[in-house]
Amino acid sequence: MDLMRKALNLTNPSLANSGANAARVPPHQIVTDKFPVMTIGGVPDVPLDVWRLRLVGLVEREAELDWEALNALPQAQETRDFHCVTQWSKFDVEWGGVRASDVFGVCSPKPEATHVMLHCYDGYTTNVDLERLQADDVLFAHTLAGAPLDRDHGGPVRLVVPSVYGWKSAKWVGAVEFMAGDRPGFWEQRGYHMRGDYWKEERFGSPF
Ligand SMILES: Nc1nc2c(c(=O)[nH]1)N[C@H]1C(S)=C(S)[C@@H](COP(=O)(O)O)O[C@H]1N2
Ligand SMILES: [Mo]
Repeated sequence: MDLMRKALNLTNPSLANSGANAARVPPHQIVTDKFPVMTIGGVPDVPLDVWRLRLVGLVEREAELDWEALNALPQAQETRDFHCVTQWSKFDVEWGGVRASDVFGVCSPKPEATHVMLHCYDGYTTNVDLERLQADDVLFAHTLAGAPLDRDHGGPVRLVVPSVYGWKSAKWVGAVEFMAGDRPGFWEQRGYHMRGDYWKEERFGSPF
């Protein structure tokens, strides 16, 4: 643990989690200034002219956005804390991109769609409920701290879902599949929680 703290440049947790920060740091999280890279495998190379976001499944109109189409939608900024289930938290991450609700307006999810599966260019998948994705702070992000999102952090485009642990924030996202009911993604099949609310410490083990 000491080594991990050192590697991540972790602030002394007793300090970071005290006082004004207590209300801000979810249970058993430790604040770091770094932005560690968490990835299951290789970092895919997805050039801008190849990148697509497909909107499929239970929608009124299946659609495919390219880079130009994504940038033609209203642009938004959100500064939010990021919490990884491996216990590091980073304050004030500045994202720029397009609100998920604006992206979903392109395809109009059918009323029976309750959850989505995010499909990524590295083969990763993760599931999120549709209501959570329609919150104002959920972005398909292409900018981090004012610069184009780098490949390690999911560039050209990743999803950011600030209200749950970081594994739901799908990097190199390529498709959104709208589903009637929930289905486990990559980590959820391996024991991670179906929802991942960090205030409730939904780390592991909800049945599906
Ligand atoms: N496509 C894809 N998205 C992913 C992952 C991944 O391996 N592949 N890792 C997840 C995990 S576990 C976390 S904590 C965050 C980390 O984002 P970062 O690497 O930008 O810190 O990305 C999530 N999104
Ligand atoms: Mo993670």
